[in-house]
Amino acid sequence: MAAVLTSLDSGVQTITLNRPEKLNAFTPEMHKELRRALEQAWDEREIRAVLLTGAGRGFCSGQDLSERSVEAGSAPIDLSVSLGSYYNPLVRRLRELPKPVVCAVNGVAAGAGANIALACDIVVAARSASFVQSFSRLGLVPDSGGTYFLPRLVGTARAMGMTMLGERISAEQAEAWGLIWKTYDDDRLMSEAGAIARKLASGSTKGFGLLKRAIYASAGNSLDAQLDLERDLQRELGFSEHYRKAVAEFLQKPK
Ligand code: LHQ
Repeated sequence: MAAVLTSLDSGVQTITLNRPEKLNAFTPEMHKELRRALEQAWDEREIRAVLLTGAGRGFCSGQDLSERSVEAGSAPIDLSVSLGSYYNPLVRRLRELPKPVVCAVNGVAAGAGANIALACDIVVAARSASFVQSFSRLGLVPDSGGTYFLPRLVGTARAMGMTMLGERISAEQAEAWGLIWKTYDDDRLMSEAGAIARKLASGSTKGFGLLKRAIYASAGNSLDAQLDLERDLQRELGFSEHYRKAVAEFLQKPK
């Protein structure tokens, strides 16, 4: 059975992590299938937005911990290999994809699974979903961008609490803290997330691509550099057909 399912409707490519019996824990195969799906999203013009979610009761439980032998005497495990080959390229691909990515967190998001969700552009969650930075229990540092996203999204105090204590944070708490965009009742999550993705798919893909670039660049830029970047991106978008048409439509609208 495929570890990742994809479908395309109304310009939205839905990508579903599909190992529900393990709460969609990552294996190399799942990484490879997800990479292929995101490459398709990058290349194909008819894909104008991505919606990422999980099958079953979980979103993603991070690395599949049953993949490696940890028995005494087994070979040392070099975790940098899987971060370098799979997780880091995945986070970069999500952030750099020049199209909007919506994440519908349908259940628990743990470890790298939580941070992959946070790498998406708009994160919505079911009311019963939760976020857990489970790394410290394993004696690990948060990875997949966790140490970058968390302090920026919720501040150092909450980032430290979440990562050191590894407690489950409810979707409502995550929304109240500004970790995610919105929480919906479980039975409405996919229809609301789908509506957001379709709205994004019907807008200016180029505009959204450059908007992402500007917002994500700001964390490392001075105000001066950011103003220059906005000027350059706006110049490019001002030449677009979308801008001309949208202004003309606004001016023609009966008052
Ligand atoms: C799992 C997993 C799982 C395997 C649930 N693996 N089976 C990157 C680079 C390289 C290596 C190291 O790591 C990383 C990044 C990381 O992601 S490290 C963090 C890895 N993830 C975790 O530590 C989370 C482990 N899972 C849990 O703590 C719990 O399962 C959570 C809190 C996610 C959910 O708890 P429950 O709702 O109580 O579900 P459960 O524990 O009963 O899980 C359901 C099944 O899924 C169960 O299998 P079973 O056969 O007993 O029904 C679990 O064994 C399996 N499962 N997570 N990561």
